[in-house]
Amino acid sequence: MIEKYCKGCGIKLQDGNVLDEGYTTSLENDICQRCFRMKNYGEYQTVTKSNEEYIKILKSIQNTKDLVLYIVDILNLDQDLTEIRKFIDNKIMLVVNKRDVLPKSIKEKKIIDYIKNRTDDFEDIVIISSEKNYNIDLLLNKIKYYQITNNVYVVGKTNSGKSTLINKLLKNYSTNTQELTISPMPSTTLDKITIPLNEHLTLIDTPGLVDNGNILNFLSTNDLKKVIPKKEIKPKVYQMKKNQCIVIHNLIRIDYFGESKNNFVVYVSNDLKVKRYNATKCQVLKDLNKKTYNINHYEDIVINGLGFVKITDKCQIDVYIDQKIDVYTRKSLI
Ligand SMILES: Nc1nc2c(ncn2[C@@H]2O[C@H](COP(=O)(O)OP(=O)(O)OP(=O)(O)O)[C@@H](O)[C@H]2O)c(=O)[nH]1
Ligand SMILES: [Mg+2]
Repeated sequence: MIEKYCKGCGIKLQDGNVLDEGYTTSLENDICQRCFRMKNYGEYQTVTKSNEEYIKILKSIQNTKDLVLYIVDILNLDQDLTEIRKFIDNKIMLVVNKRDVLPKSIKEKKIIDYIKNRTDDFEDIVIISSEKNYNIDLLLNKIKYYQITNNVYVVGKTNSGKSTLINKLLKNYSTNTQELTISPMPSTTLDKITIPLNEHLTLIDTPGLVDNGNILNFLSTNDLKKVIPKKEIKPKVYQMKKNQCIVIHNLIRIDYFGESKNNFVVYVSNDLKVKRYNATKCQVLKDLNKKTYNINHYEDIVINGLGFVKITDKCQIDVYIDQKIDVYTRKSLI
């Protein structure tokens, strides 16, 4: 019998066991039941994946000359910019996705320079929005320019928008009507999927690298919907005084102890409530893990998967958050 793979997520189709991955009622179908439910009913069924598969795929790319598109979420830039070089030395183009969630006023050159100051690992850097079809023409032209073989791999962390980008490229430039499954949950794509765009270009979608410290792994479906920005983020500005704190939704609390006034600008989804309290009286979220950070002039405190807070002046802050979520500081991105 011929083996058949799901056209939505790449998993091998089977009609034997409804509880196993890749189940479909009939092998005549092109997609598995999980993809069918996500596409038609928005019913999400999470799959917990290990990173072994991802690393195996990256290692297989290493043996080729194929161009790699490394997709990163603009809200989640820093930590992994050079990580990919541990696995492959192919030509890599960095594709910064979800431009639409940051304010239009932000200069893209600033973001590109910020990345270039950290690494010279990439052939090129492109800022796009797959969802809003922004800079997709530019990206395709660059792919054509840098590609060596027909195959171009699309890799990156889970949820960065790899499948959304491929769907957009298919829709814009191909007669191929295949549509990959996309979802706000991590680990939507389960295996490698080869998708011919035209006779000169074949895109290969991959399952994302699971990012264990991302806040999205720890949220209810309801909170997930609020945390993922759907529109351009409207930054919220707070002039902080000594002993004040801000609380973002029920997720994170930041206490400020500096002697003089300081500006905190919060870049998170507009659907999240941000409140300011007197830190000495307020008990909210104090049961979470506390960590103290020394902030320098113009630095961001980044909460993996949530967004960031830009802080103007040097100071010390206490952050209360679930211990499993990565929090780090960086030079201000914008
Ligand atoms: N705002 C915004 N959201 C996007 C954009 N591109 C993708 N998304 C959203 O990001 C989420 C993840 O998209 P996917 O395409 O499934 O991401 P993926 O990288 O293929 O994820 P895995 O298959 O799990 O590795 C979905 O909710 C998309 O709607 C974009 O340009 N802007
Ligand atoms: Mg995907």
